[in-house]
Amino acid sequence: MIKRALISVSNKEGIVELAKKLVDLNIEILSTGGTAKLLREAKVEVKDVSDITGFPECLDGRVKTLHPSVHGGILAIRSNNEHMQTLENLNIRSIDLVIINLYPFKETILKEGVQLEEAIENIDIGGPTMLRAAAKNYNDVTVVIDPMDYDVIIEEIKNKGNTSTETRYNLALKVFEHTAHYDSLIANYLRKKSDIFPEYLTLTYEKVQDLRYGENPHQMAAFYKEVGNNKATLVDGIQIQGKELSFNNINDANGALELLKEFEEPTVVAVKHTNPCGVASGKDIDEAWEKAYSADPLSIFGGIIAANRPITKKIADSMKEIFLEVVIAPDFTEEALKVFEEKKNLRLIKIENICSHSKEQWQIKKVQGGILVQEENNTLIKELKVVTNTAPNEEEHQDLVFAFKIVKHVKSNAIVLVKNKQTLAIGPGQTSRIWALQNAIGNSAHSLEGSVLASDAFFPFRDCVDEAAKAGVSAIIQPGGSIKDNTSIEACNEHGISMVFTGMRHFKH
Ligand code: 93A
Repeated sequence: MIKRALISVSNKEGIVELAKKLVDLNIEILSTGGTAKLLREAKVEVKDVSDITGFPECLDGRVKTLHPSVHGGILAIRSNNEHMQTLENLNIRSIDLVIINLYPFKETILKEGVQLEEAIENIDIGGPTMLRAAAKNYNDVTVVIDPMDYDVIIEEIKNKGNTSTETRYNLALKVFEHTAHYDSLIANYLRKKSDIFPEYLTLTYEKVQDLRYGENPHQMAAFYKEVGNNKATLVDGIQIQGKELSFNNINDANGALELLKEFEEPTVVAVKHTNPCGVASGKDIDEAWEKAYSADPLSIFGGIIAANRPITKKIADSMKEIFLEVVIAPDFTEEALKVFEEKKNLRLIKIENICSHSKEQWQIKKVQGGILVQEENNTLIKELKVVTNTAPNEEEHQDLVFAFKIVKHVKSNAIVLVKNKQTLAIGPGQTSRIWALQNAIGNSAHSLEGSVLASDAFFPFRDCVDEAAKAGVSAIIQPGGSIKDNTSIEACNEHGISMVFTGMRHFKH
């Protein structure tokens, strides 16, 4: 039976209504300073916590509820005679329902220009202590942190005089998740930006939405957003039209956005299963789209497009003819949107600051029993060094760098062939480098004469150079660093191909 409730809330929304309902159910209410004041003003009968502790709230409210009269009342096991006898001896009364929400630490640190002192003052101590005590004793105590749960518990108390064990268990779980998250926020805030790997990695992510399913329909899935990250992410974008984004959409779109960030000039990238399938820059975005599309008109089917300039009517007219999953851009012209109206299911996402080059700090990958954490791969080239008798000309040089930017975002082993800032062939995710090259060449719809080639890692043998020469490749960019570099360099010199080393490898798995 629930006879006594303690209410102490920062976010006071809905609390008067809730307290009134509790009083109607003959539940006595204890409350802290501000909460008690509000309830009294609303003519709800409450008792001050200071009355039961015998101590006034002190130290600017830092000590309000930290007292055995409160914690004994919460933590005593009701079925344990000794516990109950102790409460009686100490003149402590049980508290059966605890309703709390904490000092707004997150909201405080997200405010512009907030000072450390203000953040520190917003670290709640008494609230989490009571929450954790009540959650530990969920067998006997109901604990509510989320105003969304107010109605549920009122209904249950109305019907049975108490909440069900299952409800109390779920509420307790919610509390421990909440307090863990709350403490992570504090730890991360105090750590600030640091290049040192933390001893205990505290992850502060909040669920944004449940997804219909995961990579496959039988897998549950949800999307979580990093707290305090205001970079140009997909979730900050505005969905203008189309079906809800799926797990695979978000994953692919992320790949498209990461790749797009490599470019300043008007550029369009098409991504399929997280690998780019067509990338091109142009004098304007119309030209970039035409080139990206014609790079591989087959793979783009069901793909995801990201552009770094507003989508025009001309592009929309062309896109309308094919099946695409998502189009992301900083904007869409009115006429373009009109055209897209005919494609109701096509998801259009507007991310205004898509061109901003904000970089992530860490990359996280889940593995069995843990996570791998590494710095983001935020650099492209260490030093460009010509290693062959001939050097690439200006146009080849530009295409080489363009191709290297792309190959960095293709699953390893990766090969990319480019001409005139347009991908002509992409070979992703092979277990052997020569297969990646052969796949790229074999699947290309273009003549590769005069194209340039980028490889994400060094050539272990000369076979890739020989194969590239057969296809008509004129210049190669690769990290270098193999003990057999010389054989590839010799092969290039034999074929009259120029080659540059970047000194930087870009595996992506
Ligand atoms: O400063 S505290 O860490 N010390 C406490 O003893 C304490 N007890 C409750 N903060 C404490 N609280 C928090 O006060 C609650 O978690 C709640 O957020 C807030 C409600 O204060 P008031 O009722 O005075 O508005």
